[in-house]
Amino acid sequence: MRPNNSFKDNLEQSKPRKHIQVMGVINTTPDSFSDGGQFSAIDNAFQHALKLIDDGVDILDVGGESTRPGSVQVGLDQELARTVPLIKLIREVSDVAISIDTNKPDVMQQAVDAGATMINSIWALRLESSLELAADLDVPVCFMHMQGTPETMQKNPTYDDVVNDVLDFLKHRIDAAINAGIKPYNIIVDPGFGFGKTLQHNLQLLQSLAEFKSLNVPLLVGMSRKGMIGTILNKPVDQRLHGSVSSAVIAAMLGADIVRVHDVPETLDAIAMVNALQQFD
Ligand code: PT1
Repeated sequence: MRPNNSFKDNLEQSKPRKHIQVMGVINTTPDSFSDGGQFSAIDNAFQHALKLIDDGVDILDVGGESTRPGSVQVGLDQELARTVPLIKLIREVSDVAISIDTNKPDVMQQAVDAGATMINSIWALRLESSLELAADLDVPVCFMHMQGTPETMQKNPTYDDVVNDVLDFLKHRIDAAINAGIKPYNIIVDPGFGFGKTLQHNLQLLQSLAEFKSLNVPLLVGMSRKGMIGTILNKPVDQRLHGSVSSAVIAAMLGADIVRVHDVPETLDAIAMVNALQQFD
């Protein structure tokens, strides 16, 4: 018997619509479940990646250095060891888009050589020579706003006007990117929720998210499990699922093109609702 696919058929017949992408975070840092060794950390990360691919994730974000508030930087060798073999393993089994979350040009280069298809830079490629390298690698790059460094950024963040200041910063980075030869269609921007921002700053940015569409490049937003959600809900990081999914939906409704999340199947369902709604644009 022919399965009743009428809802699916209706969707497939409708005009092409914007598809908001879900980027799933792959943690590569050894955690309490592994024995602390590099091999088991990579294996855990690989199993997690396979699960997210099966869930239908659009992009995997692989990073070898924590950028949470208070975190310190790791060395080049360690960052390479945590990311490059993992990207190779994923690329052997899947053509999923892979983003490399790094600040280091050597990691960008080796990650792209291993099969990464995008660079995610919380430093907006401000490190020496990384703009030129990214132009050379010719892959999409996300330029994120951050005030300060991950180690100290939450000490006393201050702005004249957070929305204008972040917009201005991103405009300047777009100009610098184009001057360095990065193709306009390879540029993505991100206001950087939680990176040198108080709860009030984060909420002002979220309220004004639609203004970032004036930059005319895709917009990436990451609020998943962050302190801003914890403060609003007064809940620890393992109880922020609903706050995180809600935040992703709010961002998508306000114009985000990519949402960076931990809870992939839940967010895919939520974003599918937004995608369906936008066919009536
Ligand atoms: C992000 C992001 C990222 N966030 C992009 N890359 C992290 N493009 C790592 C907290 O307040 O938003 N965009 N890469 C994770 N960083 C944080 C920052 C994690 C703040 C937690 C907090 O809790």
